[in-house]
Amino acid sequence: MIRKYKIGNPIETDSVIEAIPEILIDQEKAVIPASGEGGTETIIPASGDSNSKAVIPALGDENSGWIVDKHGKKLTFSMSSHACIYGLGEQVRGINKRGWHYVSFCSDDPHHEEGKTSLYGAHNFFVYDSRDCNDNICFGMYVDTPGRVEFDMGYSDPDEISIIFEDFDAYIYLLKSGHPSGTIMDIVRQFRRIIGRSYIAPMWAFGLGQSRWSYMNADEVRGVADSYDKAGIPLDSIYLDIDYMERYKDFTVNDEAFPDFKEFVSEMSGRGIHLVPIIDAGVKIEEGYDVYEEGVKGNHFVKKENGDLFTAAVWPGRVHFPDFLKEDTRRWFGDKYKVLTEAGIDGFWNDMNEPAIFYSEDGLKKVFEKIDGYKGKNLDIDSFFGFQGSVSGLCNSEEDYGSFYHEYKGQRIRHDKVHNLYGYNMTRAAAEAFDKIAPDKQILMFSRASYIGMHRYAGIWTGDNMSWWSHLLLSIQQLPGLNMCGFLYSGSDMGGFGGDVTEDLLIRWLSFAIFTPLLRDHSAMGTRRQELYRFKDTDMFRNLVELRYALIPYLYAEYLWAADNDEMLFKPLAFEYEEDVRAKEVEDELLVGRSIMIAPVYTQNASGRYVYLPEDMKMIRFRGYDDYDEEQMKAGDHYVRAQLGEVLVFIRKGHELPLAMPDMRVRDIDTENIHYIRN
Ligand code: MIG
Repeated sequence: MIRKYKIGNPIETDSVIEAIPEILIDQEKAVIPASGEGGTETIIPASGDSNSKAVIPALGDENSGWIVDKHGKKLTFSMSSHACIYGLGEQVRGINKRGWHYVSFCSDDPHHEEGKTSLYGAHNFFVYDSRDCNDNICFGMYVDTPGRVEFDMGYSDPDEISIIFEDFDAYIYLLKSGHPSGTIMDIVRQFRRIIGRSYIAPMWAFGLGQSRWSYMNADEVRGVADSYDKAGIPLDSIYLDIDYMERYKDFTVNDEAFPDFKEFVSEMSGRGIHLVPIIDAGVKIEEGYDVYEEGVKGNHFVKKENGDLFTAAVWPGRVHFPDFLKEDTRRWFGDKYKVLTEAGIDGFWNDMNEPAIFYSEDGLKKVFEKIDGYKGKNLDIDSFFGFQGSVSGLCNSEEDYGSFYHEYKGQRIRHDKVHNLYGYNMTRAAAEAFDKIAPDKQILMFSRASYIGMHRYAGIWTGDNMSWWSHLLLSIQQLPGLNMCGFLYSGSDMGGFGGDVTEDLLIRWLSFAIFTPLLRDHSAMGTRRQELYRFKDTDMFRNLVELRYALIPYLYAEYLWAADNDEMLFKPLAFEYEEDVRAKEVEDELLVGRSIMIAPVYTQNASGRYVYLPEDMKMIRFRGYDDYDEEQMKAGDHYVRAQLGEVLVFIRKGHELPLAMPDMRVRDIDTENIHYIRN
């Protein structure tokens, strides 16, 4: 059961594609005076189901309703003491989101620490579950609004959820299950049904991808492929980061570094290696550059209030931003990918599309003026930090996001009001074009910024994490929330993007990432080289990647099944074993598809870990696809040994795990001769 409520005048986001009748929440119609200040209070029933009345008076039962606080621009809800909250997609912290506040505002922030409130995506769907508490309810909620919104999940008040809006305009969807068991998944499936089927990546995109910011030229890329082949480690793709372009200009290739690009793409694809170039949101301002000139002529770039083009700076220096919210701009920009698809490219990643802004022209001018004022002064404590902050505050500033406009569905709308739709629509532009410019190909596409709805067009990666053990755990915990919101093709930069990796971290990370659809080793400029063949124990890396390739038939089939059935590929135990009160506290084990559970090791110098089994399972301890031991295990707690290079997989009762013969490329995997491990 789904109820759709309308508050104020929401901006359409195209995230929900099913027509659902609206119930209007009339903010003006006072039902019960708000405590004291003369505002109004209205209650939306907690899970939406109570009755057909549009506005429900707040008579007594405050515990089971959402209080609409017009003046505070917020919705509040009283939580039971043990209730759990799942979802919110790409975010910091654990699987259970209770006990922190999260802000949906797509942000380019490479410091994914637990004190943060926003990452690159804005995914406003969650499930609240208090079935083992007094109030005994379980519901899903989707807050559909494209601007900034805060989810205070028991942060300000440990027993309250507050959803705080910048503009009190939104569609609120409340979802409830009629099923006594499988309740959470029933809610998730209902949600996924109304937002439409998830993007399907090609099978080769389940192969290992090697990336680096940046491989600077064709020879370096060849060298990576050669080294993988020499080490006997399977590989399917190599990523091209911003330096393949001519001075960071989208849809150009630096022909000194990559002479005869088309020939090179075909040489690599002849070897079974897909090249996956990056595309950035900003278009370099440069006379004679076709994308810039067409963009200006075609009126495709965002403008300031006075009608001048908004000028900011990113990698290429000064840029304009395409107005991806406009249909004909999407068509124009999407067609540009043809330059690369015609050269044989069949995979892309869209970056910097929050959009990330180093500085705006106007912002920079102001800072120079301000700094001028500090000249010759004695910079005391206050003025020094003011001086310092004026420069660092240039990046991704709120002021900039409030200073340019989109033309969206026939209306002029200030950017910050629709901020979370930007990366979504950039990626949509590409995906919609692919049907036209590469109709026979299945294209790999994933994005950094996203909003729910984008899951129909592409996957995501989780951005600039660090080579930290805590970020290995974070990458495990992010997957269920992403899957709930439709993002099935996803993964993190394996080994960590920033900072220096260690061999053991890379091995442990790989031992987990072999289960994630996107398996990509990526690292930043200036960090320790992170290609798998550079480390001491090549055999161990080879065994792990081979195990991944052996698992691909299982993983890809479960992935397709999840997409076709609005299911999740990665489930927390609590979603499957709903009666089990221990299961809901397990934050470091996941069900992967229908047959297996994994329990990755994510601490340094560990030779094993505690594992909680919600039911009897058969444990497989893999050292390679054809080297493993098995053990029947009883439900309950166990300490399980898992040395470096050993991967723990638990097969559920009555299930089986198919393993194929791996090969150096996904296309060569022998899927005829499958070996099954059964329980
Ligand atoms: O500000 O293109 O998240 O994966 O390597 C850095 C360079 C810009 C950020 C992406 C990262 C990529 C990097 N980009």
